[in-house]
Amino acid sequence: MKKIYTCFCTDVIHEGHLNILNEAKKYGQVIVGVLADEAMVRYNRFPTISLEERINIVKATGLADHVLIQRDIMYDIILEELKPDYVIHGDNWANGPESAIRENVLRNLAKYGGKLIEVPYTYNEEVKKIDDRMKEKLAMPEFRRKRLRQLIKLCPIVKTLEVHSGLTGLIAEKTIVESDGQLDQFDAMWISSLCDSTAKGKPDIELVDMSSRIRTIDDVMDVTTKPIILDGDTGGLTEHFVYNVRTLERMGVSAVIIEDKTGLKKNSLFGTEVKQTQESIENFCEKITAGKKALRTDDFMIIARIESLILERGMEDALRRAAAYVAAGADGIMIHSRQKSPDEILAFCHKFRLTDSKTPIVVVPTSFNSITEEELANAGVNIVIYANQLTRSAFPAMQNTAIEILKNHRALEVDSKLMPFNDIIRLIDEI
Ligand code: SPV
Ligand code: MG
Repeated sequence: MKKIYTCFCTDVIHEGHLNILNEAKKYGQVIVGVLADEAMVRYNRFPTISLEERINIVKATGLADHVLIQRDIMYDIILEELKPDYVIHGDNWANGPESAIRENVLRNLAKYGGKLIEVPYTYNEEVKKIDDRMKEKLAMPEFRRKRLRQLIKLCPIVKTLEVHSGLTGLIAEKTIVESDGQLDQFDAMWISSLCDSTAKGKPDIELVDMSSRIRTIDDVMDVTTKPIILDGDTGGLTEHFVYNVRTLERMGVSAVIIEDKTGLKKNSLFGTEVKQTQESIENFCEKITAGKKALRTDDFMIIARIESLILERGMEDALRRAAAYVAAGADGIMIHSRQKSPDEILAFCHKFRLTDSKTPIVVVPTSFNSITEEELANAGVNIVIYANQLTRSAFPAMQNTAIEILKNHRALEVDSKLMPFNDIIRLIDEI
């Protein structure tokens, strides 16, 4: 009896999957691998049901002879173990990042003479409706909100990209790349105070108020499903903070990060070049505790950001504050630095982890940008935020375009550097 293998990474079995299984049956014994959560989140949608439930829905078709777990996106290990005569897959993986998986399968099959069978991918109205329903479910507040906590458990490090509009949200949502034979995508989104203010041509001094920040969050939420971390600046008055955390929680935001500064907040990257005052440990702890008390779910995270290294108050102060903020109820710690070298961040992580192995650590490597995600994860960091790179790349590109048009008195010269008109009008999904 010949063996035929296919891998499913789906929460719903639809006509297309049944078609593949029925086709597979014609070749022999059907083995279905269900892709593990850790692998799914690297390039696919976040699973809305558990691995066990995904296994059960495949079993329930009655069309699989064996169901097992595939741990990696790539097929090297699974094909080495099973050596099936055939692998069967829909033909929708020929282009885009998924073509890397197809090439990997072909390479592994060639090692022992296995064959790939591709069946036409089913994408009719019914399948599209199921697809839309899944996306809708992922975007719902109760599902989106808890996803950050789930990702912290699943990922070696949660990769977070700054967004400040629907369009930048779409970039964070949809960008998937293949590099070094692996697929990757961003896990979460950061609504930066710096970039949200900059997009409005305003300084980063808590001038853009909460109503406006919420408007930005809503624009992003409208077109995305990934979890959102809000840069909450100082959190404002405690009396206001308690209302704001409830609003954010209800909207489906996953976390707010508040920094231990008081008075007129300036951006941390100014460091000691401008006057900035750190809040007392006692007052900041009160704010954290009040915020935690106001929450209605266990999903939402209040993350305390420590500015001691930015304000050159020293490592001991940073560590003392970290312990106090965690004791006051903080669900995570963000430690910030404006040094080129990651050394002080690494030293903090090392010392903090000696006494606290669990509390998530967040870092924003804008200045210390030579450190890799792997190095951060090894140091015990749980969330990395690329806090301003989208804004900093878009601004010079737009400015150059404006200059070129003015210089040439027409747009022809600049056109080759621009996204084709046909592409931009197709960028947004139609309902
Ligand atoms: C932001 O993105 O607004 C931040 C991070 O708060 S930083 O600009 O580095 O202070
Ligand atoms: Mg900020």
